[in-house]
Amino acid sequence: MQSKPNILLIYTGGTIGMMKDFETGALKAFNFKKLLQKIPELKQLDCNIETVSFEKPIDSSNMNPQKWVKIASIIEENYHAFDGFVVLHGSDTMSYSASALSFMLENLSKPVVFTGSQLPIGDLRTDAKENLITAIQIASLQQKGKPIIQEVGLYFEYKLYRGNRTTKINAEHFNAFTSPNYAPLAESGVHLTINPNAVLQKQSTKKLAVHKELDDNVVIVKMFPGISESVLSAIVAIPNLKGIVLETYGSGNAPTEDWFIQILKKAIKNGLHVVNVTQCSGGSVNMGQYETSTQLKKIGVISGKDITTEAAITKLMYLIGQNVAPTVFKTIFETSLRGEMI
Ligand code: ASN
Repeated sequence: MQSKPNILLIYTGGTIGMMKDFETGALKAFNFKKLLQKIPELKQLDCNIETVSFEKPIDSSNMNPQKWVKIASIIEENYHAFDGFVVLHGSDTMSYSASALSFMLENLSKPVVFTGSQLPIGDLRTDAKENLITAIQIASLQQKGKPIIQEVGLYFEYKLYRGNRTTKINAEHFNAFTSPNYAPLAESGVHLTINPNAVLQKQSTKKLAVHKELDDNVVIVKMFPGISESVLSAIVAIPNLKGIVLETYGSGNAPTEDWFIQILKKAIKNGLHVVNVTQCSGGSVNMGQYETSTQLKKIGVISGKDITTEAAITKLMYLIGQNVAPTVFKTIFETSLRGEMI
């Protein structure tokens, strides 16, 4: 007889585990043990669940690369003892964290499913129970003794997405996430349906490699009509800045004014990595399609293709942290490493 899958629940914080502070009325994180008491249904699941919690659970607005390393280390230390991992996380920055973890965990062959909720688990109308229970079920799914999901996912409101393809789109609806350029990996209805064409198929049997060096000398710049020369030159002059994610218009377009191109050209020559992503909520960068992106291509701007901003900034942090040689940086960035782009 096959033994039940072992699932590790990693609690980092977020609305899911919050309660109203009596004095201020604001939502604050609370003790994880209390959280588990709110969901007796967990005992009915066909898996063994163990839990580990951040000493101080956080609102995910306080998430940062050091805490990503903490999550990655917990997974690394427990990798062999568990069949799957569920990370309870605030929804505000969940897409950034799921993207970061996807890069940090190379050769992952087990599920790491991020989830959270829009209403605290103690709330009558909470979305937390469904999200948590189904996330655990997904992390437990196996076929011929092997996990079906072998990547970092994000489960919210009946859909499992590839984590590094997601973005938070709504602060009000339970349906808070979308994956604009990639189909869901699974959907929860009467049946839990896996999309076999969407899930990452593990090609190698290489051992998990956990990368903990992330360089935070990076910035996101969103283009807007009126962005000035003094603003852009001040940004590229930030001491030690190594990478910019440039959110451009449409399919990767930006002003053709000389000052704009010259500032970027000089910065790229001096070793700055500039990644072009679209500020549209779907679709892809295609430099050269319009005259307004031809110059960007010529001066060596990296194409983010259909990557999300969240995945682009964390991929930059990861690749710069890996000390990737300048000669191959552009090629590696433009290659899909964890299914984050076409
Ligand atoms: N502020 C919360 C957080 O990200 C929002 C949530 O979890 N729904 O921690």
